[in-house]
Amino acid sequence: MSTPTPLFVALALAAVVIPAAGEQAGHHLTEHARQSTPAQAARPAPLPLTVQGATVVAVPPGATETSVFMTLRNPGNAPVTLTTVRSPVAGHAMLMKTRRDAQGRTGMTAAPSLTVPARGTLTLSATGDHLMLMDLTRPLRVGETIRLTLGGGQGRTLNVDAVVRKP
Ligand SMILES: [Cu+2]
Repeated sequence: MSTPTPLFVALALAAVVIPAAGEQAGHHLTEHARQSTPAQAARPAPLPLTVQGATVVAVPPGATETSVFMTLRNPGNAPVTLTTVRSPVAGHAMLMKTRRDAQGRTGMTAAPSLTVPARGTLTLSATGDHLMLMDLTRPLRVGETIRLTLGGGQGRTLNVDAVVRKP
């Protein structure tokens, strides 16, 4: 029996070690591919809110803008901030805050964001914060459903179906 040369031992070890390392790398790549599919990467999770009573206020024919009311509930432990709203029936749409001035008159101003507190609600109403649909593209019929898309942080969105109702 001859003793293996050091070179032979090194090659034998390499032959064992290299395929094992390759298998591990391949396994890791497979796991990674499974965890981040293209669909998940392209579509962030929706805004974690639930919606009740979503209403678009009915307006007379020819009116170019209207208000949107709803109650947004945030079941999570972090505040959720809304920064955009859009709708196919509106040229543009805005987040609004109602404020009372020094003389006690109320007026509304566009707001860059509205926040739904953690484990709380934000009520959008005629007397408080609300949404406005501007430059309506067509008359809205009482009873019809209007699609709204709310947008917030991390590119998250939430589709809301609001019903046109008389105030
Ligand atoms: Cu308004």
